Amino acid sequence: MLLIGMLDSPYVRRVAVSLQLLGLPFEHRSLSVFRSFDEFREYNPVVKAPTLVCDDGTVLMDSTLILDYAEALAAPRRSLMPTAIPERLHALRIIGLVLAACEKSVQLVYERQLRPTEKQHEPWATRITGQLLAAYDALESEISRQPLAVERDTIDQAGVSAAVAWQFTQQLLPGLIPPTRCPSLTRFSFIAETLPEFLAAPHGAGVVNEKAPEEATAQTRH
Ligand SMILES: N[C@@H](CCC(=O)N[C@@H](CS)C(=O)NCC(=O)O)C(=O)O
Repeated sequence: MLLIGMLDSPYVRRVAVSLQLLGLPFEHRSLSVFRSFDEFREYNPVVKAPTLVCDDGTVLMDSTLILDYAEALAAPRRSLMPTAIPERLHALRIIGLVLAACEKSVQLVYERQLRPTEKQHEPWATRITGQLLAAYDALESEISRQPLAVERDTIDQAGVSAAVAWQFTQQLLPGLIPPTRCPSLTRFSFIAETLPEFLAAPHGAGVVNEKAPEEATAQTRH
């Protein structure tokens, strides 16, 4: 399987972390939907990140659908979705809030970075900022009421996605949501980011499991 898209996208990153936790091997190409538009289009003419090229050549897009496929591949060995109804309901509630927070963060970044200043529409920016804050406030309230598992063997899709989303919004929209506004989420994300699967897919322009320069040099000496 080939995962295409940059790890500065929360959608790409939640797939990259999840595939590892599910024990599914994959290659990763860190292509930008903007700077590498033409190259990206060769894999997927729709140019959406993440794109997954499956082993039979089928091209999937949309992180939730890719994760649905990944869950089917990993079953019954491993799953990131709880099966019991109350836990499943809680996970779906969290994931819904996370995806809304990601969508509103991306919209705000596009509004601020892609649109020329004179064409920015402040009522729209105000609206999506309010929605973004509402999503994170609700997420914080859910997580403080019912903490998410954050061990390597117990973290679920809600946890992976919540941690990835928080990191993304903090990196791309610094200062918009102070950590003191979402202390439980901040603590949870801090611990999740220390798990090997998160460290192997850090937010940014890198490739999953990229060797640190000194590690790569050390290996070529052997
Ligand atoms: N609902 C989609 C959202 C994916 C998405 O919007 N990805 C962005 C990158 S963060 C993208 O492809 N942007 C380029 C575009 O929409 O043209 C998912 O869960 O994968």
